[in-house]
Amino acid sequence: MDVDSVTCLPCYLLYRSTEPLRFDELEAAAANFHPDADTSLYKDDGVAAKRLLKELEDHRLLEKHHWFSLFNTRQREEALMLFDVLMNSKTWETAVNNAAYFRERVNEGEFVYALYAAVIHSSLGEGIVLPPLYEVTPHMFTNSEVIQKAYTAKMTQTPGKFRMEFTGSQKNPEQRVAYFGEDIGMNVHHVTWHLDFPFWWNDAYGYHLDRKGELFFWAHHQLTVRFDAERLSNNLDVVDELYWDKPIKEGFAPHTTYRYGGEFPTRPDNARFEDVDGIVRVRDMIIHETRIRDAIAQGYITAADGTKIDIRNSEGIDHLGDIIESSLYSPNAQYYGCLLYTSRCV
Ligand SMILES: [Cu+2]
Repeated sequence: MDVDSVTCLPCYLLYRSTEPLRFDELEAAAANFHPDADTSLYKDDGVAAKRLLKELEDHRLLEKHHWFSLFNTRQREEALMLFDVLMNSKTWETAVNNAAYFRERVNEGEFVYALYAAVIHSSLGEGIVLPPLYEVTPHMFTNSEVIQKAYTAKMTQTPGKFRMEFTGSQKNPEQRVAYFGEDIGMNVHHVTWHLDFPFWWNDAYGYHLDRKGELFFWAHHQLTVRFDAERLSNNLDVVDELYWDKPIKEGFAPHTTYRYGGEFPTRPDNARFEDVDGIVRVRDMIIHETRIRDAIAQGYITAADGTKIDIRNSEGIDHLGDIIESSLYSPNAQYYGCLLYTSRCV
């Protein structure tokens, strides 16, 4: 991102997010604003701001220059604490002051996530177009080889243009559809979709996300059927079903990196599903999947209070999306589990 082309305050807040703030107005806010000094600035009387400040003072927050994952329960809670502060800010000025203050003090990944989510979901952010995430966290969209070349160019002060190759070997037939899975635009669309309809969304933030479960199904169905269509066009079979008791033939090395914390993990060829200590057991995944299949076959979902929710109607897919994703909208996460977002049920 070129500083001269930056025209919105949130963009200034995102500019070189791992370095100290460099814009006067924001630097001043980070130094002089005290989030809990005037609680009338907030819709919740400053409850969220005080909570986050207390965590900060007690040194419980994730340090800077450390990887961030939304699927780490504690890290997600921290990011959402900041999101809550921004959502409860009554004015634009309060939100920006808080963002500047916490940008200098919380983990960069948590900050970026909270800011994007707040600009998207707060009425204060209406009309703002944030830079695409590949400009703010390019490591997560660009192969490490290219990032490495960029670092070298920077270090030696030699400008250059680098061509990004796809991750796999040309000999692997799967490589024929790498252009689809590794398309940066499609990947940023996917992330943005999840920011628009987060699985952690709680209606207490102010409104209901209409048909979130249905849209979860719809968006992912679009992605998977398009991928199948691309495969067929390239003389490959459609993607095979996932079997818990069979290995996944194709490995995958994403070649993307955390800004801090090394490469994304890889999956070797012929990987088998295994229990993950303290997170999930394969047998529980099988049980949860079976319960969801039973619900589909029987035509109803059993809610946490034992009532039956009919899914043989136009809302059925919405409920199914909620339990499969599973978002906080799941009517019975205890029973149907968290097939996709395992960390949310831990
Ligand atoms: Cu997705």
